[in-house]
Amino acid sequence: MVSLQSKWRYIFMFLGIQLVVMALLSREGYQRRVTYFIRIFRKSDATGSATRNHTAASVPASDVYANLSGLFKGHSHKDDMPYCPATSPLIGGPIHVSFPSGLTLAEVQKKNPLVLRGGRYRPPHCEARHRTAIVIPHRNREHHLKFLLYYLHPFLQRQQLNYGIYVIHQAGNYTFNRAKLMNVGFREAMREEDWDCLFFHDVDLIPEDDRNTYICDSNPKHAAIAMDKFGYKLPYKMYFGGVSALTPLHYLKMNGFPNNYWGWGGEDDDIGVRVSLAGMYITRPSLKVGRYKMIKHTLDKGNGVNPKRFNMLAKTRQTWKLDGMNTAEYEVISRQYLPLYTNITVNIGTEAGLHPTRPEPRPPAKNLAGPHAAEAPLDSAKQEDVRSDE
Ligand code: BGN
Repeated sequence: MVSLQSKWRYIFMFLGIQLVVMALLSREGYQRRVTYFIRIFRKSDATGSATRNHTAASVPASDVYANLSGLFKGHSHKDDMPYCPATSPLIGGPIHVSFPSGLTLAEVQKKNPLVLRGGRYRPPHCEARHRTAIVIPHRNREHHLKFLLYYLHPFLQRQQLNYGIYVIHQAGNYTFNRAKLMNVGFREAMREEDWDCLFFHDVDLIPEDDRNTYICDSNPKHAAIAMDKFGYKLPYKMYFGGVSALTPLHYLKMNGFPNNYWGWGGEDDDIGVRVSLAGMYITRPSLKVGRYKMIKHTLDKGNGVNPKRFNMLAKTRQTWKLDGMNTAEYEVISRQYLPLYTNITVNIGTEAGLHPTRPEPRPPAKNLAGPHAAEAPLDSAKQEDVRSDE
């Protein structure tokens, strides 16, 4: 039996020891040693998770602007320059992507001094081997666009491309139509330059590895194969959404994209089906490099889920030649050559047509895509709205 006295003695001893330990821990030297050990534990854990994150990458992610500063000195694009090397020496692999608050377009512009009006760029020291147009369907996503431009400009410069960025802005509040905006982008970009490849790019997807080259393959390419929101895997085998790349020939061969998918869903699957109906197949980069981070957001207003998509998809085989680039009707409202991109604002009408309230539709005019498509009512050159800043 432990007596009451000795019980108290034990309690005092225990409290005493605790006091001594606390006093020791609070001494600066001790604290430093404790933090040191904690850091060692954290470090091995962090390296573990970094390796897990980069099993794909095997190289640590770098700042997308890291190796571009050398380009800015003494640049002048001459006509008799040699071709750029087949593989750009500026390519660095995985890119660190984060979305800092407070970023402004003016800062993006400052970080990209070689980008010309309208979002155009050519490598300063060599002749690019590839001319790539980026087409971005857009409405009310200025916040996302800013981040995309922040990452995309240096990403494309690292790849030594001759490139241009086109933002196709749907005017009005009618339901969003991503695929039709791409048709507009195709025609309006090709009107300006003989691009040999077009990248159709969602505004909220940021590429995470610059080995994912923005050049075309011999068949249509699906570039956004590994998105973070799908666990860096393809969500299903036929998925063709997010970012895809087609040459003008591919595009016309499959009659472009459908014009009649209003709202979210299905249009990318239709496009994927068109690829095979036109006798082509989908190519993809490896899961290691086709990685994208999606900027988180809720479903937009004006882009509700399209309930007709299942029926429409079931009929693509019958409809692809009747609806597409050859029937894309739209009116360009303005064309602005902004410092970081060309902004094309367009009226694409509604399901009821371009001017649903007008009794007499205008006769269609001749254009690049075929006899049925209507020309923009105002000549794009005449309505050029040149702004030097936003
Ligand atoms: C699919 C959508 C795609 C979308 C992906 C990823 C449809 C059609 C169903 C027959 N397809 O389900 O449009 O890009 O999910 O979110 O809804």
